[in-house]
Amino acid sequence: MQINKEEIRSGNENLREAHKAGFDFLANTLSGQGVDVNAIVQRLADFQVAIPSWALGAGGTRFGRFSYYGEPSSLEQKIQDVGVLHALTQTAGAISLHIPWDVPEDYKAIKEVAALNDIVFDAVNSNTFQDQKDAVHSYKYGSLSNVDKAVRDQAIAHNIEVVEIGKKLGSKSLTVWLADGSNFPGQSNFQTALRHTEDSLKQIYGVLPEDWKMFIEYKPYEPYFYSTVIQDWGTSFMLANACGEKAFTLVDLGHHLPNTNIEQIVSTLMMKGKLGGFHFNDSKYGDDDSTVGSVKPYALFLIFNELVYGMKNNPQNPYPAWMIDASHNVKDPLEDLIQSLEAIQEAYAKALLVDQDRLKAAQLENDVVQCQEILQNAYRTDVRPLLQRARLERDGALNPIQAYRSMGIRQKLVDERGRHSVASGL
Ligand code: PSV
Ligand code: MN
Ligand code: MN
Repeated sequence: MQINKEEIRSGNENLREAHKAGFDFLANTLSGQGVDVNAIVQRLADFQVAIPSWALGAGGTRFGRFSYYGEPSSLEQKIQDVGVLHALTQTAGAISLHIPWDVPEDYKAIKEVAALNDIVFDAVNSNTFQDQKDAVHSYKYGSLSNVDKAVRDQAIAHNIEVVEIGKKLGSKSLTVWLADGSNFPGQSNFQTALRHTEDSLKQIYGVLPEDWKMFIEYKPYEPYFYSTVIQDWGTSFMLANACGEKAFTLVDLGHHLPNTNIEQIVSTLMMKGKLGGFHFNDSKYGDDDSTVGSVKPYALFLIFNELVYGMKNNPQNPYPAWMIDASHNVKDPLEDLIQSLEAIQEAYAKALLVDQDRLKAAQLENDVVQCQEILQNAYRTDVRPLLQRARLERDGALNPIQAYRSMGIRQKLVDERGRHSVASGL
């Protein structure tokens, strides 16, 4: 499956005039306010978000899984799906693999498919939350934190193998999300579990190449419901500090208890130079993995406001790795990812409109109303013409969902892969 650029271009034709009118109006208004519109369009065009290999098929719940037609069933097909997203949106230029689900059989061939689709390999993810085929030890009672050294060693060896695989693909980071925890009070000794986890992570960190990073994800609950070993950003931050300067905290938007002030966490981590990566999704209740921006778009904007501030004012923090971490139960996964990419770019564009100097002045005056006005004025601006312009300049689609549908892409995937292909993964 390869997208024909000509088809995207001709599909843009009948939308071009309306786009131009909308863009010119917005650009005039913003320029009048002193905004450098071209600079914002350029930053949007440069903003690339990785797609996880496990988001390309339909997800499931513990009650069942309803697969989606034409799902990718090989790594090659997953990369092609990301290629489709990237061709239409020009903002999904990377894929994040999960091992062992995505171990390449032929590295050269896989790298060729990626290059053909203009896709690079983002962070590689280890998996110690499932028992692997032929594994000697079980992770039923934990992996890197297990009371049994043999189990911990197996989990460490797996992570080291994941790094080796990533090295062959050109990845530059390892993401560790640990399911380890306990279901009942007294089941686990908190201090022992944390000490084991720290020791294990240090051993994995020890094999990281010089130019690699390790991202440590946190999550308060699930799959365990009494305690989780790496339950919050503070624990992740502590572990990253214990490992060293190549280790960072990874924020997944769904991994917080309701009403947590995520933008403040982002801000603190960036000030300390420890925000390494970001998993975008949205949620009403917990780790729902819903479409980005579908439930709390203003919260997403406030998070981006801190990210934009941090990227400008915190040189001690590396440029964060961006990824979507979502799941699709009732929608076409590719359409859902297009919606997520659009929501991310929209929140980013709005945050770029915040006049940081005026905001700072208003803060120094304790002019609370003015502070809120500045944020809300930016948020209430319809920035979609800026996103369209960034895509148009790179031969992306003015309206990616419409293009995806009118080009009949899902049907083509079904024709190629069959109606009942099943994606490997979660
Ligand atoms: C589980 O909560 C999870 O959704 C984490 O967010 C990981 O990043 C992802 O699975 C893949 O392991
Ligand atoms: Mn995640
Ligand atoms: Mn999650």
